Amino acid sequence: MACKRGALIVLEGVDRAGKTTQCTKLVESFREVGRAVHLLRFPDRTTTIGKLISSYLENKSDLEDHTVHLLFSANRWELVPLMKKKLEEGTTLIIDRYAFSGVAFTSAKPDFSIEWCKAPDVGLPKPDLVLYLQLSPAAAAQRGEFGTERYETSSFQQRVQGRFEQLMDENSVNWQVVDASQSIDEVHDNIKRLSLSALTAAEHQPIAEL
Ligand code: DGP
Ligand code: NA
Ligand code: NA
Repeated sequence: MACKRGALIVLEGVDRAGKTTQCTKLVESFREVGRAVHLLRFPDRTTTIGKLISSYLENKSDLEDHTVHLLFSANRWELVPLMKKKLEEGTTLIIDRYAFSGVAFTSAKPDFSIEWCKAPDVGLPKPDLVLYLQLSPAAAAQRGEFGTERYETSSFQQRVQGRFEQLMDENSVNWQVVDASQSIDEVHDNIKRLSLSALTAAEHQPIAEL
């Protein structure tokens, strides 16, 4: 590779673990140390597919469960050309949720195997680091009521958490578990350290695939 590529860094976790706050702070930190950085989030609700997903999440429309799974995956695939371009230019991507949310949320529904759920995301750019913001259901409950979107119930979120834990046991992806019950600044310091060292490790490696 002629120049150093950027790193692909994903934040995952159940709802209210603080992913969005931490993604924003991480982007600021990369800017402060002079590294090119770009923030993405999935689902990206701005595209045509993203609007279908958003309407589904807001309970304004119903979609068959397999169908919506494939739409979430398609929403990631439609951003792949942009992601590859940015990475190859040397820009680090910080992503708020990725394919692991796809597998964890759909496989938390009855009658979905992890294997089936993974299939449409095979071949996506593989993250150099997946930061899992871990928060117990009790600690999550202390952060207030859930919103009104689909999936925002404590029983469903507990099932999702169990699925994430199953995924983390697989060694093919570089998972790092971060204790999300700490203060915002403590969580940020951990995430920043892990992310900068992931960038150093990634920048001379080719982009791998899920
Ligand atoms: P957020 O915008 O981060 O609050 O995410 C919206 C909701 O959609 C959240 O409950 C997690 C869920 N979600 C994210 N990605 C996927 C996916 O690929 N598949 C499914 N079924 N749900 C997802
Ligand atoms: Na949400
Ligand atoms: Na979020």
